Amino acid sequence: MKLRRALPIAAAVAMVAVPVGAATAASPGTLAAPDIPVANVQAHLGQLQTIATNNGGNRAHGRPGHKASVDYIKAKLDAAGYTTRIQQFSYNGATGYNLIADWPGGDANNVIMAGGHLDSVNAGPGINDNGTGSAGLLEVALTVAKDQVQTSKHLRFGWWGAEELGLIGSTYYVNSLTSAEKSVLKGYLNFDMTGSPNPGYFVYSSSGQPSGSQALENLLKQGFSAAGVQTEPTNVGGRSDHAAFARAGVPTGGTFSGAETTKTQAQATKWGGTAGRAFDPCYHRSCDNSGNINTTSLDRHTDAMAYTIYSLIGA
Ligand code: DPN
Ligand code: CA
Ligand code: ZN
Repeated sequence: MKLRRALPIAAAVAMVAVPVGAATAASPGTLAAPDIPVANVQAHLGQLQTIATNNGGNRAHGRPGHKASVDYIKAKLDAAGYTTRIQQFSYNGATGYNLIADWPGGDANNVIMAGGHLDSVNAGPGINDNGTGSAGLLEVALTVAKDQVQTSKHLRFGWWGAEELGLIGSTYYVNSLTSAEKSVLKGYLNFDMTGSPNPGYFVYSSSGQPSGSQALENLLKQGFSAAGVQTEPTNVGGRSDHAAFARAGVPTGGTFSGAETTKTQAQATKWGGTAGRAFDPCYHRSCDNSGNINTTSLDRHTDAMAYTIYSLIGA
C-alpha cells in the first residue's frame, strides 16, 4: 500500500485499514488514501476495448459487448470478495443489465455509493465514455479489497446499463429501491468520462443542482488539490446517472473531464491541452477507442475518486 495523502483525522480514527504486505502501518492520526496505479486502470480499458472489438465494435445496450463488459467486471469483483448481483431490466425490446457490488461490512444504515455507466453508444467502443469511469471504479473497488479496508459506512458500487438511451439503468435501480433503502443512501458519486484526450478537471457543481452536495463537491475538489490540480465546477444537470439519485433526494457529486464542448484559452493555460478544440473530439464516435485517452487525466480523476471514497467510508 502506497502511503500518500493524509485524510482528515476524524476519518482516520473511524476507519481501520489493514495494510496487506506492508512493513509499516500509517502513523497514528493519519490514514493514507491510495495512489491508484493508472496502469491498472489502463489494463481494464484494454480489456473493454478487446470486448468491443470482439463484439461488433461497441458495448451498447442490447448488444453482446455490454453483457461481456458486465461479466468482466463482475468476475474481478467476485474474485476480490465483493457481493455482486446483476439486476436485469427491459428497454427497447432488449434486456439491460446493472451490476451492483457491495463490499461486506460497515453500517447498513449509512451507505455510500459510487457508480458510472458501462454501456457505450452504438457508434463505437466507448472507451472514454464511459470505459474510464467504469475502469476507475473497478480499480478503486479492487484496492479496497486488496487493503481489506474495514469501513465505518457501508460501501456499494454500481455499473449502469443503458445510460446512453436516457439514464435507463440507473433510473431502474433507484426506482427498485424501497423508501427505506433510499433513505440509507448518504451519498452517490458519479464518474462519467475521466480520460478525455484534451482534458478538463471538472467537479459537479452542487449549486443549482437538485440534491447536489456541497460536502461531496468539496471532498472531490480536495482530492484534486492534494495532487496540485486546479478544478472548475460544472453544471452537468441531468446528463448522467447521478440524476436518478438526485431525484430521490440522495446527495450527489462527481467528476468529469469534458465531452463535446470546446476548451477555452483560460482552461488551456490552466490545464494544458489545446484551446478551441473539444475536450473529447471523439465523443460518441467510433474513434472513442483505446487511443482516445489522456493518461494523466485518467490517473488524476481516478486518484480523486479514491481520495473521496476513502474519506467518506471512514468518516
Ligand atoms: N452523459 C455523458 C454521455 O454519456 O454522453 C456525457 C456527459 C457526462 C455529459 C457527464 C455531462 C456530464
Ligand atoms: Ca495514481
Ligand atoms: Zn457517458
